[in-house]
Amino acid sequence: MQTTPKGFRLHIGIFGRRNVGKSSLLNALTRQQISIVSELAGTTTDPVEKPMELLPIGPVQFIDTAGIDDEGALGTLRIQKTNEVFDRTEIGIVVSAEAQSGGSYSVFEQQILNELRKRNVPSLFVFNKSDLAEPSPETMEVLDQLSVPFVRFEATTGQGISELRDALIQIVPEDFLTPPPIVSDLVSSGGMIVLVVPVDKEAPKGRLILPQVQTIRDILDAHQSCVVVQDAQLNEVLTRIQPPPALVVTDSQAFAQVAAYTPESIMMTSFSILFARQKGDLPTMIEGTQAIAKLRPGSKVLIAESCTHHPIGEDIGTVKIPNWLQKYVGGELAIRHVQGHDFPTNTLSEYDLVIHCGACMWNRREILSRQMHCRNANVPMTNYGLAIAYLLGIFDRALKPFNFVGH
Ligand SMILES: Nc1nc2c(ncn2[C@@H]2O[C@H](COP(=O)(O)OP(=O)(O)O)[C@@H](O)[C@H]2O)c(=O)[nH]1
Ligand SMILES: [Mg+2]
Repeated sequence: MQTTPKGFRLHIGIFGRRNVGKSSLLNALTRQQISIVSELAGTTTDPVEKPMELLPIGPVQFIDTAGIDDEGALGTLRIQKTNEVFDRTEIGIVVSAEAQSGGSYSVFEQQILNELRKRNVPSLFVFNKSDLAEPSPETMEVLDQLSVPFVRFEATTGQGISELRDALIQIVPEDFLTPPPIVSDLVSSGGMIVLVVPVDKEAPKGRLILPQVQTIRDILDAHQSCVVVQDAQLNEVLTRIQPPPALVVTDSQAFAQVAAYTPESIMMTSFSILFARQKGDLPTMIEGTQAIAKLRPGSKVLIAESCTHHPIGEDIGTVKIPNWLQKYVGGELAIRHVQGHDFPTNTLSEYDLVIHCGACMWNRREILSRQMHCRNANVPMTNYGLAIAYLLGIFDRALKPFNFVGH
């Protein structure tokens, strides 16, 4: 985490008047005492920077600032420092409190929002100290007019933290959510990749599916090379390629055979796991996968598929994964399937596990949001490829290309 260069971190500035709870909010988000909190106004002087991994957004850099309403000669210097922070802020959190003298929306909040808007920086307004006073309807109306989202929060107890994180994800700039390469960063330059693409009943007539095409394109963009084979040809191809390929990527359907054919010295994973990283937060999904071990007969599992295709034959989501799962737990599970944008956000807590498809047709924000909803509901979420690898006993091996140890 600490190795992520600062420039790649999303810079989140925390602004507001003195004593509204900016430092308390940072401490609540990081669950650490990063910034000194006190009832004395003006405790935070220089901006305090804190790098962290804010799941599921990824590496961020929080910047806690001194109050924008500071006074005196030193105060003026502190305000100057705070103003510089606007220039490196990519998301602005405006902390305010209704209980503050002058209410939640003064000339200072107005000024902060202005600075952020001038720079096209998305902002989130936090009504902190919501234990002391409710947000005023007037401020909410102003924020609505400015299209600035807001949340209630209680920094001292952390009450409202999921809503706060959720609101942050919603305003993360699109370009920050740009995913890593699909596969090309996993092998060193010159390394060859073998792609295993079974052509079965489910394969569309006369073409490859999008994740396969995107993977090939990613390899070409990186000036690497690949060989595309069906599972039946893998063995023969592996004996012919010298030096051996760096990585084998397979469709999850053929995971077991491919794992058996591919020597341990060659890394192996699946398209679906590549897309777990591409479309969402892989570490959280890896953690979610471990919940399979806790399933018992009767446990409730939600299987969510982005595409609304008609299942054909031995469909992966409706037939194969349920079968593998039930075999693994040794009994019937209560499995529900949903498709498309139909996701039971409000009843997620009923489930013991959510298994999502690779979501190759969706943008990253939507999967990150679903991960967020699951996290809020305290439900583990994994994806097809990770679940299959786990159920087939090849989880650690399939994650090795990403430098993760499974458990
Ligand atoms: N009641 C209540 N007090 C809070 C809350 N958040 C912060 N405080 C208190 O407000 C004071 C100022 O907090 P601090 O984080 O230092 O504010 P900053 O100056 O904006 O960084 C401290 O005494 C905190 O304990 C909250 O949600 N509720
Ligand atoms: Mg402070």
